[in-house]
Amino acid sequence: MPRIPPMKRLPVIAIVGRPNVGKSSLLNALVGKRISIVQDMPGVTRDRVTAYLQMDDRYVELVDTGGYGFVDPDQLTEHINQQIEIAMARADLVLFIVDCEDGLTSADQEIASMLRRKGIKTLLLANKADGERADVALGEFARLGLGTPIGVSALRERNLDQVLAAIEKNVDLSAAPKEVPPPEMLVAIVGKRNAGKSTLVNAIASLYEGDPNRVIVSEVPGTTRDSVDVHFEKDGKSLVVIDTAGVRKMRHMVTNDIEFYSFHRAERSIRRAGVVLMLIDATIPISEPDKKLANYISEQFKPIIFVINKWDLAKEMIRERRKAGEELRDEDMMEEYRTYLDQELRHLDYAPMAFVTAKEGRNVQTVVDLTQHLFHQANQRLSTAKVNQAVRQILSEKQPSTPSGRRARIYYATQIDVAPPSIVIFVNNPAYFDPSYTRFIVNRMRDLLPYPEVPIRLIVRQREQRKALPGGEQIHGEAITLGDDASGQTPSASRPGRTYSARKPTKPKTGGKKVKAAAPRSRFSKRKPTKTKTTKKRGRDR
Ligand SMILES: Nc1nc2c(ncn2[C@@H]2O[C@H](COP(=O)(O)OP(=O)(O)OP(=O)(O)O)[C@@H](O)[C@H]2O)c(=O)[nH]1
Ligand SMILES: [Mg+2]
Repeated sequence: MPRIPPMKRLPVIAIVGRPNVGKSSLLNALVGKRISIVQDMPGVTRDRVTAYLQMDDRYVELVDTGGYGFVDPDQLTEHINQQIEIAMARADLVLFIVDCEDGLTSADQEIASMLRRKGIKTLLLANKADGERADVALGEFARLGLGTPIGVSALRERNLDQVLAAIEKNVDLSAAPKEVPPPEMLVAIVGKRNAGKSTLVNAIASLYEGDPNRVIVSEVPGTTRDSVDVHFEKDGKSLVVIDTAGVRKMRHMVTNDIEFYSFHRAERSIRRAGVVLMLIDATIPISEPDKKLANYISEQFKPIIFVINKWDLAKEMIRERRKAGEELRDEDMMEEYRTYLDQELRHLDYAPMAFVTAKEGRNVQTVVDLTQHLFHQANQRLSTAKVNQAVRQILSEKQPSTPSGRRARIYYATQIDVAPPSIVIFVNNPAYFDPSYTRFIVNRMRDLLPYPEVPIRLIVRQREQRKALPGGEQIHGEAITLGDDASGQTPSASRPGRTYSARKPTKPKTGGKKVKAAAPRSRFSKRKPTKTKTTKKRGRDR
């Protein structure tokens, strides 16, 4: 893949103001997308939410912030204020938003004096300037000593041109980038509330962006509400991690508007992502929300890494439960946890696990490396010859049970897409390929093709003989035929009807041909690589 040169620094413009004056609406109106959650109640935005804004031929970064001075019922006021201060300190220009409906308030005066004191370049915008009070209010705001306010309406998109012109006048855009390449990889970080998602995001932002307080971390469950995109650069590549709102049982969610909305944003983040890091708090048991989330990720065919967090605390807990004097090695504890998680989330046993202490940044670098590794794995494209070779191999091991006298045939297999790697097999009758057999094919493909740790999408398609394939390709050579005897079965390694399982490793017949080994397993692979590719699966019918 071509190397993208490091991104030029974008001029940063922070949007600051009291709660509920319309900061998020203004960001959305300027950018024209729904980046920030907008709700008619104060205190919804807590973190810094960023978006790129195109100004003629240059790009700037807009930063939405929480409401300054908001008394947060979850005791997060200080955290929110700290985020606002960081946003202001990093900004080239602050858009200070006041509200014409409320008129001038003492909180506005406080913010204004802080901005003046810190000598931060500020543009005063009076939002909701579409009501009767607007003219009076505009006069009041002039008293803040930050120049004449621009009356705007985020909702009706009034005077936004003036805002853009004022930004251009106040920010030197000559060095700003003319394009912002789309990020190479998006990584969603999801999990239950309080699992440490934001802590992990901070550890990553600290490693790559020198911003250890990028998002708010607190022991209050439900701290993160918006999905927050955090951009960072690694080896000259632009990457994004998405912090998301923690999930909990659905029945709690419907009662709370913000949480419900946040949850849908978390789901959307999964759909956007190239790789999903599912954070698990190792100190508490796996429960329904974990399973639901894992299922959703798997339905979306997203590569997943189970990031087992708070490993520092978990180890202590395990040790406390043991008898004094009993020696416990780190690896043993990890193995124990692996077995536990395997049991809880059976269908995802191919997904790697990583053990981290996000709070101390332990193993975080390795998680980022592993994420890139999975991303590349899911994006590989294979030659048709290679896919067909694997399919032949799989068929030689086991055939589907078909109604007596019928023959199941696979004519041809080909890869039609990456991320997820999608393989179509053209067959005489898809009904002969029941779910247990297609599962078997997928699992064996994971062994035989270089996709050991990512989901594979298998599409079984009927093909009439002599019909051209999509893309104008014609089938050449012999069709792969299954079932040579009357019952549709040939002798094979696994008995008909039994799902391929490695608990009792079977020795599939390879017909004397050597099976090409799949890509090397990462060091966090749950399954230990063993000598033969066919015995490495851990016991489990998949
Ligand atoms: N001991 C320990 N504590 C951790 C670790 N990671 C996170 N924590 C703590 O766990 C709490 C929750 O962390 P957050 O990062 O806010 O969790 P979150 O998943 O973002 O939570 P929500 O946004 O509420 O869903 C905080 O008090 C963190 O300091 C860890 O590796 N070890
Ligand atoms: Mg969080």
